[in-house]
Amino acid sequence: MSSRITAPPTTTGRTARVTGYVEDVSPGRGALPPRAWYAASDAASLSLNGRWRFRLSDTADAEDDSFAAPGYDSGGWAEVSVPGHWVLQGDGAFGAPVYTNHLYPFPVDPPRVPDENPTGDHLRVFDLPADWPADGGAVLRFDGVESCARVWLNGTELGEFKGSRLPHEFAVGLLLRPAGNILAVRVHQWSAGSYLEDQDQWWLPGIFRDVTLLHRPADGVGDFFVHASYDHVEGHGTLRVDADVPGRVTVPALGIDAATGETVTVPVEPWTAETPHLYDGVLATAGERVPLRIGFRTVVLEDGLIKVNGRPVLFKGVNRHEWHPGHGRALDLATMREDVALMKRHNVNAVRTSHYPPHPAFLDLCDEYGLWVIDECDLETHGFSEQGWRDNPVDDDRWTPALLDRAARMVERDKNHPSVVMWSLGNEAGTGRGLTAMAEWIRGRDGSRLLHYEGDRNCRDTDVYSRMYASHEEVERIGRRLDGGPRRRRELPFVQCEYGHAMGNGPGGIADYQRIFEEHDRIQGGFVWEWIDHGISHPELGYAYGGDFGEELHDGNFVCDGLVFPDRTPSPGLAEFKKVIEPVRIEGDGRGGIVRVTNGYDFADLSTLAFTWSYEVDGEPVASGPLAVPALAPGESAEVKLPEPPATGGTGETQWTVRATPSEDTVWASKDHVLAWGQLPVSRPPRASVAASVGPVSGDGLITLGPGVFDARTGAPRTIGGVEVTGLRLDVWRAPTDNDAGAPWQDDPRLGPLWRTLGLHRMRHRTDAVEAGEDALTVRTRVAPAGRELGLGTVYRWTSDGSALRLTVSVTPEGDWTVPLPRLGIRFGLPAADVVRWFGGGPGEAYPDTRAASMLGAWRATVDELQTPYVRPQENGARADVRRAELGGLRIEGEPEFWLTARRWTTEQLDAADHLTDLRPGDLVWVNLDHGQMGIGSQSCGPGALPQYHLRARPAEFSFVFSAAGD
Ligand code: IPT
Repeated sequence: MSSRITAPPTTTGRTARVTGYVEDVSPGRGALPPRAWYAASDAASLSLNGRWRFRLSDTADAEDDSFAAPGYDSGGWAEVSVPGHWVLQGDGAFGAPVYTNHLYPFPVDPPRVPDENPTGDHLRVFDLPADWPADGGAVLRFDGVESCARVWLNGTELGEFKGSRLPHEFAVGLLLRPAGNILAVRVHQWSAGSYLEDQDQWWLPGIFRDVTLLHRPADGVGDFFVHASYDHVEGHGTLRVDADVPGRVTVPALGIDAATGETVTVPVEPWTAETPHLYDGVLATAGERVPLRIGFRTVVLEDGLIKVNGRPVLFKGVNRHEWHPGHGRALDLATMREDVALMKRHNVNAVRTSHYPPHPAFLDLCDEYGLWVIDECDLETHGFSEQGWRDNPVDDDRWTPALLDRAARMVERDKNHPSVVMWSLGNEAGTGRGLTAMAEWIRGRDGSRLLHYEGDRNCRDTDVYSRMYASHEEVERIGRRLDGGPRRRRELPFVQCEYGHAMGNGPGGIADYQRIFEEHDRIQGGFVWEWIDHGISHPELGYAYGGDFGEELHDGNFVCDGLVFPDRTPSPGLAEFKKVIEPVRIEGDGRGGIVRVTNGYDFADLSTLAFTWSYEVDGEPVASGPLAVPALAPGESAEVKLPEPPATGGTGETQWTVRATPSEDTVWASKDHVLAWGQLPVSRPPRASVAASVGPVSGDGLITLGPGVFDARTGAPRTIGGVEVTGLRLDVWRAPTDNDAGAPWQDDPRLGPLWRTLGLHRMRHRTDAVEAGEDALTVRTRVAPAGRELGLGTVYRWTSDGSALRLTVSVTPEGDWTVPLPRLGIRFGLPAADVVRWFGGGPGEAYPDTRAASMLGAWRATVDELQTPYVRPQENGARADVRRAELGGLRIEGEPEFWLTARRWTTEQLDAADHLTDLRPGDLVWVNLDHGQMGIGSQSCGPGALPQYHLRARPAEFSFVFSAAGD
């Protein structure tokens, strides 16, 4: 074994209250140099995960270190699970989580931290397994502890460390006993390290990743670096494994048996995220065999582009924080696998590990399933932006050793993953010499990957120009190379490391971004912010967010901004993203009987996909079959002939739907999983109109018109076809989405607040006339908010042919409407509605700029299923392009198609709710039939809806035909 592993531990006085290390800018003391991480070798190991004894103190110095000594009686202590965060255990007995976006939840006085510094003493007693080898040494590995830990084994202090999401190992061989080993770990929530860990997430102290005892055999494998490149011209891979301890490298499938340090070149299948070929190998020294999974690939910056294996890549990425609603950042393997499989199923091809290196097993999965990874260092000092970045640790030499330690721990741990194609210095840390030092060290250590850091606007230290939340217009300009900036930057490729803020309903406008990304070579894609909502399971609130634990500073539900809900159920945002980034484009005009198929992969041909066609009448498939599509190369297109359309003879609307699925089951999807689809309209015959052949009949305070009975005074319908209809009237209000609300710091007008100022949530309805004419009932009204001159002149015109009832709504804006409307349509209550059937867009929610995934079909859902459970309730659940719907005994047809929403509470109740548990079903189902909806945009952090998705107040006319439902 290498000498550094036997470094002698230090011993310390038994009663000292040593706390100076907590506020020390140094990375720590006593830990071994970082090295490559691997899950398992043939050396013995012992997981120390499980139940640990636990004692919580309010301050760092409340207790001495006598608990670490053998013989200490921890009988009165509580217990916690490791890995875990103590604030998420003990039902509130161990403090609570704190959420802030960028503000430090303590006074900014680096490197000092407050007296109130929750400190968790952890104790674990363990025996060595009977077969634990007697020879060699051992190391104790901590894969993640937030934020600062001091460690003792059997009463001897091993050292202390910071760097929460990075591994730390200690040599312990000489200290181990066969039985009754006492491992003591003191963990402080706040430390100097907290200043470097100001990521936008919950502050969650604890030993939150694995603790493992690893036997280190004599002549065991030390650190090693697998260099596996790919020459795309020759089709050759070159392998060289550099190792601290010499040994042999074998890769049976390639016939490789070479010494460490030796270079071997052989024909190979390259690794890409689309074709993740891994070769199993072994690194064997005299004392140990470590399994290797080798992927050959070469990442370069060439012609101003990021190229892998000679080809530019387009990142269709997400930012992934580690999250579990019950366990915080303590993730098990199944959860990590679920993330990777979900990403693959949704066409995601890249992950930025925002904003710290993930659990190392996640990267194994990225290698195996195929995802491009930007591995980001555990570094963010965003809170210093509040003081103009004064005292920023990344520009203060005293902190540089800590920064370099973090860079080294990331690179050394993760350097053997083919999936990692870029290192990222961190996030939102301003600029400074410390970052440059990190960049220089990383370049010196690993020249085979590119460097990313968004905060470096001049790209002094980086290989790619990266931005977050740039508008479509700016990205377009960057794509055209019209963005200026220093020459070095102008010659670099561009990525949006964060865009499409997925907070609540949205993000809107991602299809528009994708179009720009695909149009300009320089733009190599982006990473949606972010993968998962960080909601915490809560008995009363469903999911808790910032402020729910009484934090004195917090940022509310800004922590719930993911493409999947806290329990990993995909949100409509993920369905939309999946469609927008689908790997195959399927387009065409159904009348021509030709479908155009384009391979959008960067590396894979289409031989792994199967295609099917289906022919539909009014959304119902009437025939289907396989479609033969050539194994197109990346970027290639083909025009494929569809079969003769079946003779349907009917009058319905007809279309083709073509789908692409995996041709075989894969590790992440079964072969019925749709990866891409397209619809080709064939014919849409005009609908039979409703003749105004009967007229209104008045009597008894009522007016009857065909199947409708109206209140003669207000002109509002009371029943239609015997179904009670409550409060039917014009509606413009929606419960503002997080994107409507906008980020408080944004200069652009924020619609949510503007709408409320105007009073669009409290519109008054004045009836000017109820006119029972010869062939129509006409109701003239004015809809307007108190205190304002603006309003909407609104006329409802009802006609009937005796069996159906047609309503035409005419809206004329009056006054100075400078803001777009939230929505425009009618709403009403129905007494009983459970199942909803509709022919229109589905199956999920859609809005004007989030409608790519909306597929025209005949759909069915219960009212409850129509709701999208955004953690903070807000407008949701609209279905687009609805031609007709049936619910609560009514059949409704739209002229033209409409947006359909139905829920068991009113918009006002939805608007007032803070958590899903605030929403209680009432007696009525409230239905909105909208002629228009305002776009969604991404202004919760980013640009608002593009102008083409604005719902402008202008004269509008739209109709609905009501009749009794068929069955
Ligand atoms: C950006 C951060 O990098 C990310 O951590 C997260 O906070 C995100 O925004 C918003 O959810 S910083 C942005 C405020 C410019």
